Amino acid sequence: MEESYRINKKRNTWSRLGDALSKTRSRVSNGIANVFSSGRELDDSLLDELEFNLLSADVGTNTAAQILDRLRKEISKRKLSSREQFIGALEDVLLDLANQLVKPLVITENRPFVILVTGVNGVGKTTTIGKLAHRFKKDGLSVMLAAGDTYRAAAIDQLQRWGQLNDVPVVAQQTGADSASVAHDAFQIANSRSIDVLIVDTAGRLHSNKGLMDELAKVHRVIARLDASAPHESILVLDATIGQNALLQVDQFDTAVQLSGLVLTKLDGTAKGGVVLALPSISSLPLYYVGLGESIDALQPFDPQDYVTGLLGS
Ligand SMILES: Nc1nc2c(ncn2[C@@H]2O[C@H](COP(=O)(O)OP(=O)(O)OP(=O)(O)O)[C@@H](O)[C@H]2O)c(=O)[nH]1
Ligand SMILES: [Mg+2]
Repeated sequence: MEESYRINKKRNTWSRLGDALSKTRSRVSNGIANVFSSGRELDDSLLDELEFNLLSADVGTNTAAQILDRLRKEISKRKLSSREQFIGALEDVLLDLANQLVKPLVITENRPFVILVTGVNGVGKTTTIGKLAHRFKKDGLSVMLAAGDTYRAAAIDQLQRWGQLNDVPVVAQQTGADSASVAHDAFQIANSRSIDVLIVDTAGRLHSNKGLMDELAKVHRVIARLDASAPHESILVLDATIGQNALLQVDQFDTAVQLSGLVLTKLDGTAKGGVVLALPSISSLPLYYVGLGESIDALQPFDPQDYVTGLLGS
């Protein structure tokens, strides 16, 4: 543990994730620096301040309490006293949580490999699909996109722009068409063209809107009827800028479309990046990717060490 902390201290450049976390870090690690100023002892009031710092980065009350509980045990068990020892122990506790979220998104042998992408309005679904298409193409896979957001003409245009940018085909119908029918057609076309990966966009919807959630469940059912193993991934996109509120969305989307993983967007520029640490407390879903900007390459597999280093500073 102390070894890994020393290695991080030597690091003089930030990972892209670490860079994106600068605002969150300013809440957590500047807070820790203040806590340790003027040679204070590792006592309860100091730990209370740390808890406050974690809460201000939107780690959430339950997770912050859990972190503090584990830290207190480490402090008494190993008689920690110095700042370095304390930060080393904190890093270990945070890494333990972050590691629970790691699982790579693997495109298995199924063809077409279908990825259904859902989430509330404006979280970054369509942008994430454009970025995923870019990644998969770089891996040598053929990709097709399905414009399942049929609510707005602009949504279809937006997906088509991502299709052009990636040079991948987009299956779309007119605005107002049945989203499940778009998914159905896209599957048949992808199948006939031996496409490797089909990514299905959907309209943003509030998790509390039963009618719209039923409609989403129908999209899922239609895909499963074409291939019982599909969708092979069902991804919920969450927006980091709303912090803890994002967690409320997971259950209802899971009920509608049996989620297999998460993507957390907009980690760049938010001070609420601590929300990542709360994810293991609400589900066992992996965090496949994090969104770190608007550009096509600003999507990375979640790296727990980069995340924790980004949070604590070097
Ligand atoms: N900074 C930042 N912006 C992002 C990220 N991901 C998406 N965005 C921006 O968020 C806005 C909404 O993105 P969309 O992809 O249209 O979101 P959506 O979920 O498809 O939205 P609806 O279809 O309207 O529900 C756009 O301006 C994106 O550029 C990210 O990781 N970081
Ligand atoms: Mg969209």
